[in-house]
Amino acid sequence: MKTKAAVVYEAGKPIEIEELTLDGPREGEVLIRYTHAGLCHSDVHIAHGDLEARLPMVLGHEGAGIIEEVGPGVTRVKAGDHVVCSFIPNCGTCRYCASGQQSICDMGATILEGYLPGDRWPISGPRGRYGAMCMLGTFSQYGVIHQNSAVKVDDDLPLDKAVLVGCGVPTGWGSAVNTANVKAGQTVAVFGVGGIGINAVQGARYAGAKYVVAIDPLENKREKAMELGATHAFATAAEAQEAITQMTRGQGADSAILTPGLMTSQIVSDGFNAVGKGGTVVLTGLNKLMEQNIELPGTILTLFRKKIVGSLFGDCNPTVDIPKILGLYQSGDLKLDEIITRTYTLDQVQEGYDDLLAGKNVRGVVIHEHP
Ligand code: CXF
Ligand code: ZN
Ligand code: ZN
Repeated sequence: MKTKAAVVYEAGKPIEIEELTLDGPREGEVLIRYTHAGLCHSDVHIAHGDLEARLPMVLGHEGAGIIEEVGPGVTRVKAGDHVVCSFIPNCGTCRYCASGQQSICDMGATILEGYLPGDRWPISGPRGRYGAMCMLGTFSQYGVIHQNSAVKVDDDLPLDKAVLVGCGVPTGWGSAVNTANVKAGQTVAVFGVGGIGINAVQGARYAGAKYVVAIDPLENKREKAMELGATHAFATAAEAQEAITQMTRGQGADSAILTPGLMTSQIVSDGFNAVGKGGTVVLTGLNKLMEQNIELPGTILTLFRKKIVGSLFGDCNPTVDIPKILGLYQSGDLKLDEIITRTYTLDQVQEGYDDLLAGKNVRGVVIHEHP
């Protein structure tokens, strides 16, 4: 079948809309009609070459939709099911899945090449075979994905909001709740309040932090942070540092969650300085794979017993946490409607990313159209 999709052919070049050919689902695979896709910063990283991926690639790794057809051996979902896609698949049996660490499932090894298990490339077009970002490629009307990337959700959940629970929400929320392990009464600093950071703010507040300090140079982001749970918001790390020192009587924050558009050694240092003894610095934002962006005084790390830790998918387990987070949305404990700034058509993906880079959006969402 044919599908219209947003493709990156060459790093640094604009995203192109292309009609591509999609194979039917084989063993363990499903055909999904994507209804919505979120505009996450990681797709821009690939389009810009900040995150090295195999090209051409159909972008988009935050997606929701309806299962149209299942291949042989599929047991997790059936035709007609509403699903949210997880940007990391989970096989259920590798040593990581089996020990409750689905976010580092071995099946995720090809998310930046974009093919499915068994050297399977369901998408083809004028330039040969196309990978799909995170084995999803949600900026496409249809996709053939592995069943292990799909999490069934209740039919009454609005997919235009639930879509954000495929990446941005668990990544941010889990960075606070799981990775930083925020506890009641703590002080948490969140550096960068875009589509990920805003959910770290929500997670930190929900976990019971006394002070949630949001740092972002853009006023619209700071306002949104204050609306959704931050107790303080500052434009610069220096201002935040001064306030944190005061509010903790010199002890420093318990954790700093780093969710900037691009991770730099300056931001890592700012986070490191914001936390006190025993504090945790969570690195969630990305940069080039081999960028040396941690330059810190190791002796201070040791003497103050600070921790620096990476977080992928917020250390969430998609099969458990996607439904759990959606339950928090249904109960009003986590806001999704409020973090969607604008919607776009598939043809407007580049415009959506221009808006994101101009700082206009907390989250943009593509609404797919089908014949
Ligand atoms: C990223 C993580 C690295 C691979 C692409 C997706 N996560 C969220 O945006
Ligand atoms: Zn993402
Ligand atoms: Zn696994």
